Amino acid sequence: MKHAHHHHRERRARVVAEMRAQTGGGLAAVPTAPEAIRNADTHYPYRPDSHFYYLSGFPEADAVMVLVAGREAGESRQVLFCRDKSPERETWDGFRYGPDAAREIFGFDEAYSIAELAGKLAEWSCDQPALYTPLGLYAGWDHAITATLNEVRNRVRTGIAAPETVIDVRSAIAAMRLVKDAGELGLMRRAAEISSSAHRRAMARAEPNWYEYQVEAELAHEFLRFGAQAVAYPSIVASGPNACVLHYRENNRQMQAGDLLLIDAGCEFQGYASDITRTFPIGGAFNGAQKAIYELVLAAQLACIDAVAPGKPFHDYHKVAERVLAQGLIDLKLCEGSLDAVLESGAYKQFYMHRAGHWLGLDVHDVGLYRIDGESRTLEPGMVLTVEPGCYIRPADNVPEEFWDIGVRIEDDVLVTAHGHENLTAATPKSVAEVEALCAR
Ligand SMILES: [Mn+2]
Repeated sequence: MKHAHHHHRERRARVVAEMRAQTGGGLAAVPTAPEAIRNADTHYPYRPDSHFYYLSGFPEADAVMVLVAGREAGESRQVLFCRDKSPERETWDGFRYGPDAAREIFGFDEAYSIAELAGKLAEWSCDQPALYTPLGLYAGWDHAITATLNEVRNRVRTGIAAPETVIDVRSAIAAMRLVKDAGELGLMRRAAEISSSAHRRAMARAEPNWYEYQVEAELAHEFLRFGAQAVAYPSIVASGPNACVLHYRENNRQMQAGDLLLIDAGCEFQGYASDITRTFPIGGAFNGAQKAIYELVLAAQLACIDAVAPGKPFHDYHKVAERVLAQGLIDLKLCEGSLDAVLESGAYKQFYMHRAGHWLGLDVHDVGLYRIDGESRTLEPGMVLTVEPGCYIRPADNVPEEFWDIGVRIEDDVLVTAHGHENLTAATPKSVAEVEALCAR
């Protein structure tokens, strides 16, 4: 157990090195997320802040991580503030590590009661060149930081200087989080496997006359029985016309034979997200118009995945999605004109209006810049992104009625590898033959 969190220790050391490089030292303070009340005295299920969790692995609320970066490599300290042990509170609410066990297990140099935070933060901020912390995360933290700075400024007559600079520590952490290490990829593979299994179960079980929420229950069943503690985001179970609502949430429509069902759902496993979308026919077979749109989106998605490789700009695969979809819409007579003209005018955006994907990690829309100085980010091994083109056809005068209310999106989670890519969610059926075979069961 003692060394189970060595990778968290190494990540904290990297932040310290970054602080030393930027400002010759300083103090970093990273709080976890506050608990949130759902109603009356009931809380939402607790989820730690992703940055805090990435650097600590510590799961409890009321905790703050502090890094003191001296000028020399040997002068830094990694400190955790957390709740005290409390036999009474633990009887009611469950286990707490307490500072002593937390220090040992999570690999900190020192740990203190959270009650000591304000005093120690002010003491340690004296004469530091910079304070690295997230501002605007939540009001209570902003207030704590302001109070700390004022406390130090009040001591100025004793010859002490307050930090001149407050730097948002999230940029440094986000840059690290964008490239996943082996431990993270192990968790992301597991999250992907569980979600893939949930989509297969939904495909095999959904049937005419079911309500969308019954399919949502099948997904939840599979997530929970494999130990995924939460959904990475609320599951979208969108049948018929609802598939054209990008962030549909109601999940309460009764499905009819012949509807398409679009499911965008993924579990969170030990903090890491997965994000899969599949679209399949209720009753077992695509009709002609549905199949034409489905095959088009699938062709776009396969071409996009092929465009994921180290050294390529992030935005390349979005351009691939636009080209393949625009040409397909021209071929189906849903757009008019040449490919260049349709791309130029943006006429295809009537049917495809979102980006082709996003970073994936602890957050479903994970941190990390997409552009640096206006230029698209170059893909590197260890980055994970989603590939999710779609096509959504609402009733309109310029669209033949057979295409109305068809909404299709196909989404996989793709790892950039040294030589290309690996589809982490490849076990989720997506060819017409595979999908129809599973639905018809
Ligand atoms: Mn997504």
